[in-house]
Amino acid sequence: MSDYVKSLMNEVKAKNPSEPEFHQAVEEVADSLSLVLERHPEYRSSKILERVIEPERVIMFRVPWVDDQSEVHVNRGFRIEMNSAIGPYKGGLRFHPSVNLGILKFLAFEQVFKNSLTTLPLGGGKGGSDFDPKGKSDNEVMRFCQSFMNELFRHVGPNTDVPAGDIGVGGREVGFLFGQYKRLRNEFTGVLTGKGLNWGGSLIRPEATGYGAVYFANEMLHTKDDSLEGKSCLVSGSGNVAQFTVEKILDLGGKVITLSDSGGYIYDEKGIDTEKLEYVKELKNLRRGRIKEYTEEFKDAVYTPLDASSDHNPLWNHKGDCAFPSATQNEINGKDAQNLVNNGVYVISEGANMPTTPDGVDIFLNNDILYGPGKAANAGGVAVSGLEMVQNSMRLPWSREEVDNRLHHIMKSIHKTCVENAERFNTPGNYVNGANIGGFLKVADAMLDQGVV
Ligand code: NDP
Ligand code: 2IT
Repeated sequence: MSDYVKSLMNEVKAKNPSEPEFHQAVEEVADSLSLVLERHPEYRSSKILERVIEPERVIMFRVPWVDDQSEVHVNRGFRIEMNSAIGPYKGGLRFHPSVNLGILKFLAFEQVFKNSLTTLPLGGGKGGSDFDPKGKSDNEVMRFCQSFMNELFRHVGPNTDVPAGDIGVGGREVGFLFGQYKRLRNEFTGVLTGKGLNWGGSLIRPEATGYGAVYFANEMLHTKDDSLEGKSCLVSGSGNVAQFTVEKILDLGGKVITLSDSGGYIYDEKGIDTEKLEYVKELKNLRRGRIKEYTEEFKDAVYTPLDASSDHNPLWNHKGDCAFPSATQNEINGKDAQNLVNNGVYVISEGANMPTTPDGVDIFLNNDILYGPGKAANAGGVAVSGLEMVQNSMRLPWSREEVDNRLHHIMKSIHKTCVENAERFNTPGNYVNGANIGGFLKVADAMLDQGVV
């Protein structure tokens, strides 16, 4: 670590205590950027990195709501408006009990570079609440979303800040949030993405993150004249990203043997085929059930509950070729990374945001495997959100084929940006440096152009 990064990190930790995920995300980017800052003293003298790590604005608010038994609850709502150098703030909302300021700041920080990589004019933001949608009725979720929007509406808008989904926020929640925004503003605009298909949503947006992560893996494989055809894949999570990751892997001739949720994981040696995937979609999206139930329907599969006290996650200890972590941050630690490498896995494409701990990342990089970090590999979701904004502005929807082609093209372009920047800064094959540098340069140059703001 350079002296500059060391002193920057000391400052970040002193100024942002109790935000370990934010420190982790900043340190990884700063490490990659030390290569750039040596060649570009103008970024250092203009304090670009120091400005990029400070959110332009943080909004924190009370979200009171009443449950079906008439009991009053109070949650905390947030929106982090991180950087608007290249476009309006853009990024998802996460509803999960673990949500706090540090987690949303790490996600907003990652989003700035990810959005820059998409080639679209999107700034970076993130928001959410410590509200837990699990076990809540549709009416409770609606009342929560309405209360959340009662404050958020004054901070967002189609040219200001455009939220979307993330963990715990899917089509149902975006619908309730949009309805309340429209009522408060008396305006039908593209203020959120991930909307329903018959009221402004884009085809392929639900599929985009998972499809994109698989397109990215395939691009990495192409650099070795290889492809996903016939590959055995480990997937974690069973929500939006995981489901469409499985769908695209199957489409490209691969096999998927695992899925998980926060309770545990299933291992299906025979492979999760299209019919089994349809079962998972119905289980998770309509019945809102647990992945454990998969083994009641498909008896050959084995369920293993998650043991939080264990030093590793057994999901990552199966033989395979590719891994698609698609649940949450830090779900692959150093031991898991070593297990993956020992089991022959040589492609990692991160559907989740920052799913690998720093020691895990080092193991991937030291073993020269094809490692696509989240801010590159999962950028397909926000990219199609950007395309939804374009369609909303034109008031004209594109076909499924048109959006999918554009998504595919964007993922190829992100891959190329990563490869080229890794080479330019003498770390060929290092997609971490490639993504961090490629994402940073566009934002940094825009900030230089716009003065000290
Ligand atoms: P969903 O809420 O649809 O699904 C999340 C999945 O991850 C569920 O299976 C959930 O299990 C599991 N999970 C969540 N938290 C934990 C945890 N602490 N430990 C173990 N499992 C957990 O969210 P998404 O699929 O949208 O998001 C998954 C990841 O992808 C996140 O990291 C998100 O930031 C990232 N991402 C999402 C994008 C999108 O467009 N939606 C875009 C880019 C990245 P359970 O049901 O038990 O909670
Ligand atoms: O992490 C992410 O990129 C998302 N949750 C999607 C953000 C978006 O605005 O579509």
